[in-house]
Amino acid sequence: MLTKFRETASGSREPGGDDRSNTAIITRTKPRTKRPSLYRVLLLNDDYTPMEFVVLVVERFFNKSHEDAYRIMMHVHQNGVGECGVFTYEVAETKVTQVMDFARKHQHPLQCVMEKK
Ligand code: TYC
Repeated sequence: MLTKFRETASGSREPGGDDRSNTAIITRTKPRTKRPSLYRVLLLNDDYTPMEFVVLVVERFFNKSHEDAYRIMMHVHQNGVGECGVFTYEVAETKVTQVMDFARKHQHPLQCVMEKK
C-alpha cells in the first residue's frame, strides 16, 4: 500500500499530505558566493603598428589616461607583451574583439589576446 507524506516546516515527513501539499521551502543559511575567474588582456608588440595608434587603442578601449597609455605602449614595445587590464571572461573577450576589429579596420597588424590569471 502506498502512503502519502507531507513535508513539515522542520523538514520531517508525516503521513496525510496530498499532492497539493507536498511543498517545502528550502532556505540556505550559509551564504555561498563564487568569485568569477579573471583574465588579463594583453597587447603584443609588432614592427609595423604606429606607436600613436597603440596609445589611442589603450586610451579608447581600456579607459587609460594619455600618460598611462603611453607607458603601457612603451612597455609592450620594449618587452614584447604588456597588460592593459584585468576583467571577467565576457568583458575581456569584448575588449579583445573591439581592439582586433579596430586594428583590422585601420590595416594594422596589432594583436590583442586574453590570458587566465
Ligand atoms: N613596435 C611598434 C613600433 O615601433 C610600436 C608598438 C607598440 C606596436 C606596442 C605594437 O602593441 C604594440 N612602431
